[in-house]
Amino acid sequence: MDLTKKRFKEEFSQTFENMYAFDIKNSTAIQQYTALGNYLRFSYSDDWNKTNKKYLNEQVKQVYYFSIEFLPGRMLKSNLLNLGILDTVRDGLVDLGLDFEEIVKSEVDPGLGNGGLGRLASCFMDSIASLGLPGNGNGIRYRYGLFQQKFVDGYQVELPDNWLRNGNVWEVRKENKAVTVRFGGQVGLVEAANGHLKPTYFNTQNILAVPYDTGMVGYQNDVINNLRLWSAEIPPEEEIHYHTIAEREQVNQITEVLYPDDSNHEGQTLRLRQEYFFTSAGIQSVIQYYKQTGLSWQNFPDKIAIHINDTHPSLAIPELMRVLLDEEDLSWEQAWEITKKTMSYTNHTVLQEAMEKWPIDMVKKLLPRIYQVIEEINRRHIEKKLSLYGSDLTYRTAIIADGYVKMAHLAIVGSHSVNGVAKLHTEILMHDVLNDFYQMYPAKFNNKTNGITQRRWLHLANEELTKLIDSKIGTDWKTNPAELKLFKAFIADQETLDKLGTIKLVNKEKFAAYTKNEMGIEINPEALFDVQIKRLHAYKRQLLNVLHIIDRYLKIKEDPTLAIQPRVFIFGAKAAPSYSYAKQIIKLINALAELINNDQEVDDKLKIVFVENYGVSLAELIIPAAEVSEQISLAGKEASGTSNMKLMLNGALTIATLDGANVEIRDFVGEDNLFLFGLNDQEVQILNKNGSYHPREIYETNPRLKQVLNTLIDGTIPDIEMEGRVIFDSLVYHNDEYFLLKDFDSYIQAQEEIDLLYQNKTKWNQKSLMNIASSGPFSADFTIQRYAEEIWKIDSQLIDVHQKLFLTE
Ligand code: OX2
Repeated sequence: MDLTKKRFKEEFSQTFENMYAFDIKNSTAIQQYTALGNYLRFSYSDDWNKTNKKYLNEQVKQVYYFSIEFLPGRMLKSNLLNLGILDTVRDGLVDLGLDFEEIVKSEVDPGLGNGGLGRLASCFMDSIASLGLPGNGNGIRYRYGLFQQKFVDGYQVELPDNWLRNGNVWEVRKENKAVTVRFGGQVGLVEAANGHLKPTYFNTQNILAVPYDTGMVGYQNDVINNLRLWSAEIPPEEEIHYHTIAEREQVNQITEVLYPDDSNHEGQTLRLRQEYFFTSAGIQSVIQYYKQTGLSWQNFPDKIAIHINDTHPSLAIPELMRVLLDEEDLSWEQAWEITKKTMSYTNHTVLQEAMEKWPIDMVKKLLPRIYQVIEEINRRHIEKKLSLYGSDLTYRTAIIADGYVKMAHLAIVGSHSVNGVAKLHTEILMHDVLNDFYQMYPAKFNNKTNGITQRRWLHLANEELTKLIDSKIGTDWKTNPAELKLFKAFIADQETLDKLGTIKLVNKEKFAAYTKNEMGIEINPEALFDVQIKRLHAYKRQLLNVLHIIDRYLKIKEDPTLAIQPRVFIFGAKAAPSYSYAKQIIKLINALAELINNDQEVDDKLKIVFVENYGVSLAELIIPAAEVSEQISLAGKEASGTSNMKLMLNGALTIATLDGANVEIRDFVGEDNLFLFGLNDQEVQILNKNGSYHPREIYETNPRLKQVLNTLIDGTIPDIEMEGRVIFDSLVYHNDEYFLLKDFDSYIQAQEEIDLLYQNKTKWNQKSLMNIASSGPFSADFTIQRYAEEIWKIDSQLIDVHQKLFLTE
């Protein structure tokens, strides 16, 4: 976007005065932010309109990414960067006497997702627009985002996240595009004009789905795609039927809150209502769009791809069938062909407790017509496969079984593509978790390793590092992240290595200022910063990290003169409110922090910082300051992970199990540049199969580990009588499901190697540089390019050939 500083200052001041009718000098940061956001939205609205029109007029194929979560982070800075006016605006604001960083901070960070799944969806939105690909997001406009986390006496307390309190400058309400979503009632057959019997719905509860659109700004390419989030309202013409507050509330509730569970299936009618609500609204709006093209239904899959992000939007399959059958009068065979060709599905987890299934009665009652369609899909599936695969295998793949509708089964049968999110994860899907389906549909299965947008996670989060890289290898890496590898040429350049060290130190100082001001904890920026940031879950093994910290603490207490590498252990994690074990681990970490941080003898050899309310904005502060990246899930459990990629991109060294995308990180960066430990997936499987794991024996025979574990129950750590006991028992007596005791020794050994390496700053910085330079392949731009070419079959609309073809690995 062309914008001079002079013009910006004039136009922005004018916008401000038009909005508030007073001088900008007397305004608050929030007012300045609001005016700036509006000013920007106005400035790109023309491109937004043009992008939409181009897609429609040229009838290009588009993808619709259906996701129950999007976690975009603050949008002001990223929009400025992508519009190409970050520096102009920043300088202009300084001229106007305003504080740019204060303005940036006054934007709320929308918590419309739990963790990796939602953040991935938003990285993808950025990459789709930045590659000039025709693509749109479809989701829910939650009135309240993920809870705000507070610690009270070390316990997690959840507060509501009223993120819309000051409005939302980026969204545009489009009531004219609203659609009706129907729940409940009965289905009957009524004779249509052509004499056919047509399913008709009676006594339904009709909800108005109103879209709020947000522009997804592409990186300096004039492309503005659309993220459409739906809000549930009472249809104005039906107001008369809503007599009580409770009845009205029931409608609002649909889009009131985000379910706060990560990798955990929530069996609530409300959740099912949410899922149908946004998928039905999304399908209807796609259909409305398609009808404008005037093309025949047969062409639908040539123009539309619909992506199902995890199973939450799987009802898109029967919903598209319903529309094609009941409203557009297609035959079952035609409708099914179109649906399968249109839909693709990503699986994000192998955890059994996360596999969505709904009681038949619930689905029947809430979505009677959809249930009929699912029944018929299932009937035909079984009928077709029985003779080919025999009854055992076939019935194991049934969509309706054991009293439930199985959402993953529906998603697989109804899609043409099923992908996992890292090589190992996809292998596990094919050969283990989804093997029955793999036998039936080998060609559907494929891998798409996750990626992250380097624009948010490097350009914006770490501007100093970006400048250093620019000065060394030029700026082409910004449109072709594979070029980051050119940075390897500086592996022996002392000046570059020293600069890397300095930049890291400055970022650590920034984080230290945060912990001091916000948490009252003073940390030494010269200490090693060790970071584990992700949802709190037993399989992610924050507890293993804790055991290592206790081990260090004991060492220091045994010999206070010990010359040990000072470390700050940084945690950021929310626990699902109903997940009591995870909450007990939070309490344990906070209690341990209280003990260690206040122990004079320990001094700054050891500190724990557990940030409250971890989210995208805090990640942007922590990741550039990180030196060690903890990726220590039990092998075979973490589908991919994405903080591993963000931390590596910012020069942290990874300590990892061979799990998820860590395997590919190892492949790219080389075994010498990260620290591997622990069981691999095969070994875990064997131990699980032959039942030969006895943690109690390890406890009894490993004196060091015994001492560490005993601190959980012997009063060493104050105020955790209950939690310490539960956690101790889970490890020692209740078979240690995630093999912490088994992996303890090799973890400690890897940590010792880290300490040793850190003594040699040059060597450390060399490995850090290798990590940065090897992270190009984990750009979401590559991931999205593969989705676009191999699954969605959509093309970049950028005319500039250089830009269009920039991505080469
Ligand atoms: C997460 C996975 O746990 C994580 O490994 C992955 O990186 C991320 O999705 C993006 O693919 N809910 N969250 C996830 O899966 C589910 C289900």
